[in-house]
Amino acid sequence: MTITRLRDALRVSKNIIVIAGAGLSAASGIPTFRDGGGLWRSLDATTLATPTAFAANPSLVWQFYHYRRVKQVSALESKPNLAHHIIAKLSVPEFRREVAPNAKSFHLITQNVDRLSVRALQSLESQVPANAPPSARPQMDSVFEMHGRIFDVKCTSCDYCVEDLSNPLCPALDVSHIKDYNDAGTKQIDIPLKELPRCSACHALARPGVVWFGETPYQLSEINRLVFKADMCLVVGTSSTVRPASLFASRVQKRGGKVAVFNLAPSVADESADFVFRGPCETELGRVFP
Ligand code: BV8
Ligand code: ZN
Repeated sequence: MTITRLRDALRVSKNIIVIAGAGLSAASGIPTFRDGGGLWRSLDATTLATPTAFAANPSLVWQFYHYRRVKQVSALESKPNLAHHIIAKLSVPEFRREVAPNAKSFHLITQNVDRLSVRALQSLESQVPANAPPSARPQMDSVFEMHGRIFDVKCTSCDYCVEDLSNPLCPALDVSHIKDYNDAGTKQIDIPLKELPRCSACHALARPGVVWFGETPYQLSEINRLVFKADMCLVVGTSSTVRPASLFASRVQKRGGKVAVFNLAPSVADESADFVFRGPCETELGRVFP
């Protein structure tokens, strides 16, 4: 039975990592990239999430991120889903002792930019009484948001970067009032450069605080160290098509570690996985970690 075999493997694991993707947040109403929700205004997300696209047409790229920020604000209201909470609990040493008594470390490496995993940790932290011992607290530094955060606004010129939940970020991005403008994007609008989001420090053009294709993911050397040390890797809700995240599980396996995949559809990671759980991660994770 796969569940029993995975639980047995967890009992002897020392350093656990989770590699998460858009499927982890699907149950929170956030569209994934490639299975159906990945298209926007008949454009493919991956062509818009690049420095080249932003340099060529910052107005279009900012409208793309405005559209996704609006979608995510509603999802933020629906808060993290069960899968986020189960993973967040693994960052609590006391809980980990029950499922993985030999584990010395746990880290979540997420490709998602929606902050829902951090919010799950924060809600866990808020439930712990002030006088509780450290072992009862979630380790807040256990989450690596390797592709950045969609609500961060970063300067294209100085090192200013801040989380800004305003909606819209600037008056020109409040496009909902424009006649026949819709998500399908039939109406193309060109926002002048000076009306796009600007840096509050130096007033240069600002950009979304995410990692685009062709850019180096955040905290990559730290993440590579964790991947190198891991002997258990849970791969949750990702098509495993985006590098370098898609390479982490095979590295764990090559060094004798175990890999468990929790995914709705078959994914590249399945072939080399020791355990495959096909279905929504919010239910499959609940079966392994009741
Ligand atoms: C890098 C932030 C160098 C932005 C993202 C040619 C030219 C240039 C680059 C490349 C190239 N060829 C390859 C590359 C490298 C490139 C890459 O991998 N491209 C791919 C497309 C081939 N990678 C990069 O450019 C990376 N940087 O390589 O720099 C470097 C490398 C190492 C060291 C130094 C330098 C940077 C990549 C970061 C891109 N930014 N996001 C934004 O959000 O707008 S990536 C984007 O894709 C999201 O972060 C997303 O999370 C991520 C991965 O996608 P998934 O999460 O897997 O989402 P997807 O929709 O694909 O799959 C969801 C899965 O969930 C599905 O399988 C579905 O079945 C499942 N699912 C759905 N519901 C559920 C579920 N599963 C369980 N339960 C459910 N309920
Ligand atoms: Zn600036």
